[in-house]
Amino acid sequence: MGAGSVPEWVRGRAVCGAGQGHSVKMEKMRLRQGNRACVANPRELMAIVSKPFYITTPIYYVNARPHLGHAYSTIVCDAIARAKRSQGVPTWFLTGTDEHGQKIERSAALAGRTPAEFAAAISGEFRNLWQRLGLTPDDFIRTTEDRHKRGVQKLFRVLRDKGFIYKGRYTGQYCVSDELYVDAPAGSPCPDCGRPTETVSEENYFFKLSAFERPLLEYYEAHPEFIQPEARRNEVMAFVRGGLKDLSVSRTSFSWGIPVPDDEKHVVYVWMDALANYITALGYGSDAPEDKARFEKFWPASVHLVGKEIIRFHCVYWPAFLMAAGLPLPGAVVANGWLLFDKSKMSKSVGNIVRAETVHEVLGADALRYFLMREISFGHDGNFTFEALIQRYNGDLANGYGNLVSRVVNMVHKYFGGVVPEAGALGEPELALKKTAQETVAAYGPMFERYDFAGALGTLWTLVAAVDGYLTASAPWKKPADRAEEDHAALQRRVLATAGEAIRLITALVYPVLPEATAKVWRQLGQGEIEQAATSGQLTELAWGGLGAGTHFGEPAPLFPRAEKDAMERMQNLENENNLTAVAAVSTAAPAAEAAPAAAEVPAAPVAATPIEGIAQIGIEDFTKVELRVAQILVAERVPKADKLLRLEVDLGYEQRQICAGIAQYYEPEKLVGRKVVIVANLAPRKLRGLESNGMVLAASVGDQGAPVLAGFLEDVPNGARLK
Ligand code: ME8
Repeated sequence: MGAGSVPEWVRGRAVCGAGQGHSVKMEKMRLRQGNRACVANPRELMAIVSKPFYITTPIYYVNARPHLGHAYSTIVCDAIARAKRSQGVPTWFLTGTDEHGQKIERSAALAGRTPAEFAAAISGEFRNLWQRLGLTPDDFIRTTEDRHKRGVQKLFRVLRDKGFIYKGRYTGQYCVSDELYVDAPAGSPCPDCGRPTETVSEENYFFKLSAFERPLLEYYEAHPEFIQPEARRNEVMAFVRGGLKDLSVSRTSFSWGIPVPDDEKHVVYVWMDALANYITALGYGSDAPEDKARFEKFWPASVHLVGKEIIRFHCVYWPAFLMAAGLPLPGAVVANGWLLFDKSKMSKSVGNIVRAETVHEVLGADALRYFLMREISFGHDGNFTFEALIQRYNGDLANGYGNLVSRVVNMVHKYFGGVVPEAGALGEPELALKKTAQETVAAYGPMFERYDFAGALGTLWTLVAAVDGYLTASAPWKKPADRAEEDHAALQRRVLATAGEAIRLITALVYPVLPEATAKVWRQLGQGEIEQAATSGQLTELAWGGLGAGTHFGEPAPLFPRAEKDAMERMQNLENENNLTAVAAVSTAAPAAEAAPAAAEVPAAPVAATPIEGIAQIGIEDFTKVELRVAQILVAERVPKADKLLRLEVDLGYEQRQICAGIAQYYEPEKLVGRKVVIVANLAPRKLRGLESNGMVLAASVGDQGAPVLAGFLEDVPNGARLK
């Protein structure tokens, strides 16, 4: 097939969607032809006829440690994978780390480590965190692994052999932070992140992306589900309609990457390298029978779940590579919105991150999972605040589900020796609750399937509230004087059997979101191990009445102890402590104490004993909101047509960023390079003369003219060290 023509498979195999590699019809036929004897139960049949489900997270850059944003995408995938597995669908869930490229090479150099060592350390942190949070990926791929290298080189070869790759020269702008070629004049900032771009002029291999403009548009038209949500689909379509230029897919100015086969002076462009992980992890590029079988079974992926900022790579470059290679396309690329903290995207470069470990340590993994899936309307940006987290935790988990379970389990123990009583004839309130429960079961699944997790959980918590209300209204713990003993005993039996059944259904439904808590509840309900129930189909058999009379309940155990006032403070303190050690470990590998000079060691301004008129006194909590850090100036240059401004690129140890400073009349740019200054690191970005400034350099204002004198240190202080 020549470049420029519509790839054959697009015309011939227009079917896509979740796991279309296996057609249900074909499997049923196969069954009829011989496998029938092996099928023991409907669940096994389900496992055989279901389309396999393959879900992936982005593979995360190892230039900095994981934060809540990464945890968000990974947790959502984990919940989806758990739900699919419990439906008996053969499921594969992949995550991993993206370890090559200039950005990682530079971060490693700044940390004084080899890229391989640096990548291994941070990749290990991602892997450990997922383990600690109880996530269940089936595989974790590192792009520095041989299996990946082999697969990427095969993909490159295939594309080159098919005539989609040619040699040329790229002269233009490149954003190292986004690893993105930027089609704009020299000096332009990156259109995605606003950071300065660098001019690159290199011999490169090019991929004939331009040949895929029409096939891609046709594909999007024919498969409206391919890009979700709709807003992202429109964005991608507008981008492609704007015209596609060929894409440089190799680099020659650095070496931290996968060598281009037969031309090792080049390394494969990091995005081609990274995107290929979705196939190399399954076994693409390997001849081993088990790899081939896994690839056959699970490719194409059902869902690539990604953050909205990398939708273009996944919806334009990736399908074009696949079309060119003659491989089927994934069912859907689904974008999550951004988790915001202090109103901007939580990101290592802005420095406004919260770590998942912190929430895990204070409230547990389930609290984090629940908050992220309930509070954020999936696909949209959502705010993270400790206040909202604690409110949700106390309101929905501690006082809601947790309290409900504890009330019912305790009463079954108290009144019935822990054995579920016979409900007897149901009255109106029970029938109403049963109806609500059945409606909830019917509504929950489809909402979850269409990524409306907040809606699904909201509906489920309406049921939690209904059961709570039912208990309170029927008050089985209180016998009115005029009620006969017998009638009261019948009411207790009816109410506790009904409430217990409703809790069973709620627990089965919420298992993918609260795996730890539901495991405890399942045992308390006398149902055994929930993980086993999930694999045996018990969690999807949700007809009313599954909690049989005579079931022995387990011992009550606390689920979500109420978070007290100090919980927020504990989380904030953990974050503050971590900021210091993280900087030390990532940037210099120096002991934390060195990176974190105590207040007394930092040259301090004389303390005013009385407040200066016009300047309000503040408490320490206000001061700690300001993140002051040591930064080293790497680049300093004048900004054309702005005599007061200098454009600085500074190194914070864990990242580099651009800051514009109004000091041009007092400092020669060349004399500033290498100097260590103090910056306000958490100032919201702002534009100065069209340039984004991410922070503020501190200087004393001296004399009548307010001449700036830069703050600095007498001792050597590591880049990124925090002042407090
Ligand atoms: O982009 N809110 O890696 P990355 C929501 N290596 N999600 C967030 C987030 C936030 N504030 N911050 C990060 C890369 N994420 C590439 C991907 S894939 C072949 C290569 C999540 O370390 C979200 O999923 O910058 C986002 O797309 C991803 O982390 C970016 O991680």
